[in-house]
This record gives sequence, structure tokens and C-alpha cells, in this order.
Amino acid sequence: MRAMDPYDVVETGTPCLICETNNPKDAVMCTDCSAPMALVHDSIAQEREPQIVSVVGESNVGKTVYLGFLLDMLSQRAGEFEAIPKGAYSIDLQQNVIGHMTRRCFPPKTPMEPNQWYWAYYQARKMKRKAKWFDLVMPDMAGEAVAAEVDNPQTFRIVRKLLSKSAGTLLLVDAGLASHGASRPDFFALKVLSYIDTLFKGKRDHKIKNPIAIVLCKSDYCPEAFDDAPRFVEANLNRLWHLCNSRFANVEFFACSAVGSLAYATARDDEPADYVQSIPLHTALQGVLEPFEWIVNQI
Ligand SMILES: Nc1nc2c(ncn2[C@@H]2O[C@H](COP(=O)(O)OP(=O)(O)OP(=O)(O)O)[C@@H](O)[C@H]2O)c(=O)[nH]1
Ligand SMILES: [Mg+2]
Ligand SMILES: [Zn+2]
Repeated sequence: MRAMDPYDVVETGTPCLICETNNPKDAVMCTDCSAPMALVHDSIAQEREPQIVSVVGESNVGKTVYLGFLLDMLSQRAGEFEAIPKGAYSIDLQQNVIGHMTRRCFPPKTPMEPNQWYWAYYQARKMKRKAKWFDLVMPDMAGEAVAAEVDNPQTFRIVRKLLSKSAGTLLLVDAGLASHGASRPDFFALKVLSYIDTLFKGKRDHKIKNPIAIVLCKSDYCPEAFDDAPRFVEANLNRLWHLCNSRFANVEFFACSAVGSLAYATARDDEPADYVQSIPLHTALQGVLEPFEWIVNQI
């Protein structure tokens, strides 16, 4: 009898949902991109092609906080949706965020290694009779990984795979910084959008049709963003505004905030003197669900 060739196992194994690499049947994570293999098993059980919604933005923009609260709202049947988490791993992200915020601290920074990211897989539908169920996969990427891939394409293949397979994208931008005249949020958003533009190989006269929601995070620092989000973008993120208009057919702008009031803690004796930490005194969610609802209505 021929000894079992390890390559046979790989070839007959399960293809990863994100990067399509064949994995051994009992693999927990994809050997190539680290996406949880439970996504594949759960999606086979649903007999539907899952839709990926990606949340991108610079490090520290507020992706983890946003996604954690969004998933928590969805699982509490907020708005016009009902959503059911598939698999216990889908609850870890919201539990992590809610757990930290109830202790009045923000969750820690997402590690750069994809095998440490949280993934959520939800089954969702509108709360209407006979509304169709669809499956949503939402990973919480690290901003540094997004930046690395955007600056040097192919360095973080998982980011590339996720963005190219996404049915919709939420691009988070730090509105607090932008309102104070910083150009960094504008440039970062511009890089991500031009990356997406090349990824979908849009011809010069064909605009990209994939829905992109521009989410103005930390709008508690600049309440005017809530009054008129497009106007805020035109005034404070002008480069982004122009690229959206010239290359993307399906863009919408939203203001969002997770905290009601903040306190600031300064250095202990053993810490650097310029150390300031913000402490969320209470959560007050504003505009968290709207961008997601809009994306889902477009896909
Ligand atoms: N004022 C205000 N600050 C916020 C809000 N959301 C997040 N922050 C601040 O932004 C910081 C970063 O939030 P995260 O959600 O961890 O950011 P991230 O985009 O996941 O960052 P990476 O994990 O490094 O990619 C938090 O520690 C808070 O200080 C908000 O709604 N309002
Ligand atoms: Mg994070
Ligand atoms: Zn993979």
C-alpha cells in the first residue's frame, strides 16, 4: 500500500473562502491567509455564497470600535434588520469591544498578524415578511496591514483578496483630525480609494459601481459632520471628495460616533510626561447602523 502523500490531503482538502487555497480538512485557519476555516464550513451549511463587507481605514481611526458596536446592535435587532451570528467566533469581537467599553476603556489596537484578527459571520435579513436571508462576512483588519498593502501591493495578500471580493466597503476616516486641518486622513482615504480603483481595473470612462460608504468616525469632535456629511467631506477632505466624484458611481457619506463624552488621563510617574489617554465615560451611538444599512441595500 502506498503511504499517504501529504499533498493528496491538501489537494482534496477544503478551499479557503477568501483566498481559495486548498487546506487540509481539519485546518482551523487557512494556511495561506489565516481566515478561519469555520467560515467555509458554515457557508457550505447555508448553501449560499456569502457576501463580504470590508471595513477599512487607517490605524486608530476606530474600525474595531465601530465594528464591535455595529455587530452588537445587529444582534440586538436594531433598525430594520435581524441578524444571527454564525459560530461562537462571530461574537468575540463585539464581546471584546463591549467588555472594554463597560470598563470605560477603549479596546486595544488590532495586531498586524491576520491570525489574530476577529472575524464575524452573520446571517441577516430585513425584518419584512418573506425577506431573503443573506450571509455577511466581516473581518476586523489591522490598519497597519491595510496601509502596508496599499503602499506596497501584494505584501498583505489577505487585504487584497478581501477588498477584491468585497460586495461593499466601509471606508472609515478620522473626522476629528480632518476638522482640525490635518491632511493625513484625506491622503490615506485617497490612497485606499485609488487602490480599489486599480483593483477593479476601472477603465477611465467607467466608474466603479461597488458601493463605498465613507464613514466619518469620531464625529463627536465635529458635530457639523452630522448636519451635512457630504459638505463636511467637500470642505475638509477635498482630495477624497474629488476622487469619489470622478471615479466612483456609488458612494455615500455618513457621520458616526460611538462615545458621548470623553475624559483624559495623564501620565503616572513612571510614564512619559506627554502620555495622554482618552477614557470613554459613556457610550452614545450615533450613525453606526446607517452606513451598514445603506451598503446592504446596495448589494
Ligand atoms: N472621540 C471618539 N474617539 C473614538 C471613537 N471611536 C474610537 N475612538 C478612539 O480611537 C481609538 C482607536 O479605535 P480603534 O477602534 O481601536 O481603531 P482601529 O481602527 O481598530 O485601529 P487599528 O486596530 O490599529 O487598526 C480608540 O482607542 C479611541 O481613542 C469615537 O466614536 N469617538
Ligand atoms: Mg482595530
Ligand atoms: Zn485563505
